[in-house]
Amino acid sequence: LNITMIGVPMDLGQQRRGVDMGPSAIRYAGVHERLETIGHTVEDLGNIVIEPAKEEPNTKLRNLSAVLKANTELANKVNEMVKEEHFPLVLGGDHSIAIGTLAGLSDHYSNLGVIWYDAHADMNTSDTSPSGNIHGMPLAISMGLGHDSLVNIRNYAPKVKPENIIIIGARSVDEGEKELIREKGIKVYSMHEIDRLGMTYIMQDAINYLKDRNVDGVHLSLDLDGIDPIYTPGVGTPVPGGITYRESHLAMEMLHESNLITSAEFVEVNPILDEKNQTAEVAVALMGSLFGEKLV
Ligand code: DIR
Ligand code: MN
Ligand code: MN
Ligand code: MN
Repeated sequence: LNITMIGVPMDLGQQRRGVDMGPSAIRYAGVHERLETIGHTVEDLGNIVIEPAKEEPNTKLRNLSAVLKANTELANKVNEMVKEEHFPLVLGGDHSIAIGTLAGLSDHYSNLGVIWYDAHADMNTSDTSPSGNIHGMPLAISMGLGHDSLVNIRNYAPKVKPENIIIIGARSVDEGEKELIREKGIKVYSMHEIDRLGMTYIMQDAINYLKDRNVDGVHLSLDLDGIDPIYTPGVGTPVPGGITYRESHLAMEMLHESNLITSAEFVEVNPILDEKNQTAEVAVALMGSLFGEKLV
C-alpha cells in the first residue's frame, strides 16, 4: 500500500490535556518504520495546525470553532489522499477528529462502512451530550445529527449511513446514545457479545455484515480506550473491562485478511497519562497487524 499519515494534535474535543501529544508518541513508537518493514510505502505529512481555543459564548459545544477549523482542514487533506489513491492513516488526537476524517473520505465512496472500536458509542448530539465534549459526538455528527457547522463540513451530509456502522467494545454508553442506537438500528458488539461469542465470531460476523451491505470501502476508527486500560492506560476516559491485547490483535489480523479496510485512524493516545509510552506502542503494534505483519 501507499500509506499517507497525518497527525492531528487535537485535545480540544475533551477536557484532559495531553492527547495533543498523541501523534508524537505514536511516531516515537516507530510507526513509520514498522509499516515500511511490512513492505508498504509510507509518507508522513506531519501535523495539522490546531488553533488555540477561544471563548464560545453561544454554544454548549466546548471549543467548537477550533474543533471545526481543524476538522475542516483534516477533511481536505484526507480527501486529497484518497484522490491520490493513498491509504489515509490518521494519528490522533482526541476522537473529535473522526468528524474530519469521515468528511474527507465519504464523498469518494457511495456506500462507506465504518468500524468503531471504542468503549464508548460517540453518538451524542448537542442535545443529548452530558459533557459538551465533541469527542463524544463524531458518530452522530457523521450521521447528520448535531451542530450544523460540524455536520456540513465539505458541504454535504450525512457522511455515513447508520446501517453501515459497527461499534465494537462498547461498555460506557449514555442514555441518549442508547436511544439513538435503537432508533437507527446500529450494529453494536458490546463487551457482553465479545465475552459470550468470542472475538473470532464477532469479527467474522462484522466482516460478513459489511460485505452483505455491499460497502465500497471501510474506515476503521480505533479509540485506544476500546482496549482494556491494563494494556492502554494512556487514555483520557479509561473504562475497565475492555477488549484484551490479544483479542485486539486478532481483530486487526482478521480485518487485514478481509481486505476491506480502506482507511484508518488511531485516537485518544495521551502520553501524559501513559506509562512509558505503552499506549502508543500498543497502537503501533495493532497497526502492524492491521497492515499485514506476520508473526512467523
Ligand atoms: C461521554 C464520553 N459519552 C461523552 N465519551 C467518550 O462525554 O459524551 N468518548 N469518552 O470516547
Ligand atoms: Mn520512509
Ligand atoms: Mn471515542
Ligand atoms: Mn472512547
